[in-house]
Amino acid sequence: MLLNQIHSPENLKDLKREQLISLSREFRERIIQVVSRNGGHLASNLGIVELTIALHRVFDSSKDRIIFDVGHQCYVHKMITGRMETFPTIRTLGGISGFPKISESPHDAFDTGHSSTSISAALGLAIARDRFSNGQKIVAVIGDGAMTGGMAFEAMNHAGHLKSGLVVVLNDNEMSISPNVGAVSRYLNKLRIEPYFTTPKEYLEYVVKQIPGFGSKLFNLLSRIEGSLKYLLTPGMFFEDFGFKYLGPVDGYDFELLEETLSFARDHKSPVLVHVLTEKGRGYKPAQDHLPTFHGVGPFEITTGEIKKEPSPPSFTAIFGKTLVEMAQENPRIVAITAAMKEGTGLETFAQTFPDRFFDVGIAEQHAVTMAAGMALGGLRPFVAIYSTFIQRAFDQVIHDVCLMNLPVTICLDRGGLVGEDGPTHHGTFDMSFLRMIPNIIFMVPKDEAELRWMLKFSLTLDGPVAIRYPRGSGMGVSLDRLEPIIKGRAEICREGGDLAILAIGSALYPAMEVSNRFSREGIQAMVVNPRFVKPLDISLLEKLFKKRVPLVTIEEGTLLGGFGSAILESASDLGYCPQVLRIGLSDNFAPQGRPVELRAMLGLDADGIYRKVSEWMVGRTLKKVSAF
Ligand SMILES: Cc1ncc(C[n+]2csc(CCOP(=O)(O)OP(=O)(O)O)c2C)c(N)n1
Repeated sequence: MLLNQIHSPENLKDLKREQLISLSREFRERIIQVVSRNGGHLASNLGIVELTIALHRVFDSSKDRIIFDVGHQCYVHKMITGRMETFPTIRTLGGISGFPKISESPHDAFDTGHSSTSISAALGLAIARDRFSNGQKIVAVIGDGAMTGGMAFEAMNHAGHLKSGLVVVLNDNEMSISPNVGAVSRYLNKLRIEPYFTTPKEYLEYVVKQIPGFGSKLFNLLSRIEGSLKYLLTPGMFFEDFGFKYLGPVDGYDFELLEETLSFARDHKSPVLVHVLTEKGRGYKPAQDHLPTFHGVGPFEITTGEIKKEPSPPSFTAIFGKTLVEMAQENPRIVAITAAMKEGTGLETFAQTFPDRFFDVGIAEQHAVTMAAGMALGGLRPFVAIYSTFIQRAFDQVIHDVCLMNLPVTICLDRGGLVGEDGPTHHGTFDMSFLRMIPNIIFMVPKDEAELRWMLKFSLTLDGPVAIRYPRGSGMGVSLDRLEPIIKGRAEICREGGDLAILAIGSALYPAMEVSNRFSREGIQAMVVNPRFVKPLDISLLEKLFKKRVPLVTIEEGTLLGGFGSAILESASDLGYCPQVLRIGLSDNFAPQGRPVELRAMLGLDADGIYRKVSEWMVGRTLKKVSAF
């Protein structure tokens, strides 16, 4: 097996073409094997095998810097750069990351996970390289999906201006997670398929002049309309106008051509864009047949491609999607927006049912939020579904474009809390801290999927910005018809008890109930409160608890810094109380990767961990009996 001989990029250098082809096959087999067990980004990695090998034959990643945009396509790079043995641990607790990590290897140039950062980072490195004259070559490998993110263009705009030598490799597989959208995608398509775009100028001149009678005149006329002719005759003119030399399109499976083009780009002194055509899921039919499913996939059966899944209640995401369709059937003003995550956010049925009320904006969270603001101003009722981690991109847009004008936009924050194997770049653990401080916003967190339904419907009754945060994964399996009237700023008391009060937000509520039952068996009666609102808080309930000096425990699957527990402390201080409060949540660290159940156990956020922390905290603390209300 050739794979066993690859310990560093050096081992690639002497391989012959036939060997490279065999090696590529072995890489694919290894990726399929490991991802079928651990889950991961299968389709993107299968598509980029040859390109990654070529990059490592042309550049020296121990010295040069290769930045993988989003980073989900770095598996072959990891195996080539000394992580062949640890590759089977990818995405597991304590294992190697599914994304590049500078702490993991000197060959990883930049930590990525969020899209469209690579060209900015590359430009920064290029500026530093120029200052220190260290001879590094800088490469950004970016997908056509990531290219729809505004940051990529901000960086190209600046890079073309500075003229620093850097190579952008555009890995064009025509797909984001689902088919790519918009003008950038259409333009790349043109470069792929319309011959006149890629035909050399000399050949075009020849063809035009062949037109009987007026061919020569036509060519002269076209030549005078300089701008338009340039656009016709120069392939990749769009990128050339940005100040990049455009090379391509190059077949991403032709080693010779790839290496030739990359070598030319490497030695060019100013910015170059190499347009490489690849195919997502290459070599594995089940992935090619179901690309969005196999973009980021859980464990699956290799022979059939069947996803291995324990029977479980519908996910929060599915309930969100279903509820929004129902609501949209009744309310024609409702529109849904996603930033390239139609499947991930559960909007497929909505998109099919209401194609003219569904908007996939590409990887452009900032634009998604500001566009929603415009829609709301124009009388529509936008629901913007974005993963918690990606709304970080649109922080200012939420403040400046939505909340400042108090516009009725509902921001649906999927994947709030720990997301698992994708790790620190993807955990949605900061949202409560950075959204609750914004004036006008109403921020709700449901304890289960039934409550999510009611919160979505309730948001329609509010005439201002709303955020609703719900976790990754299956719901609690509760009945969806349970009618629970939601009142703005009113918490729900789920269990009475006078010895202590546990305020558990969102997914923390069910473990809190379990803990309370355990305490009850020990003679300690713990009230359990489902706060429902991060903002506004249920001040009247809180004041009662503060007055009675009930020890308080707050639980949240989010950072403790400025989070839900902090909000409780602030309200106590504002009301002039100084209660005993134990805040349980995430400390001031980036949470690692692992299965959610492992992470919760490790971080003390499951019922056992909460029970342990509360018990320890109560030792030596006199539990003053107070009557329930
Ligand atoms: C800011 C941000 N929004 C959304 C995502 C989710 N996401 C991960 S990969 C991806 C598609 C990337 O497509 P492309 O760049 O073409 O890479 P490919 O997987 O096709 O190789 C998306 C939308 C993200 N990582 N970052």
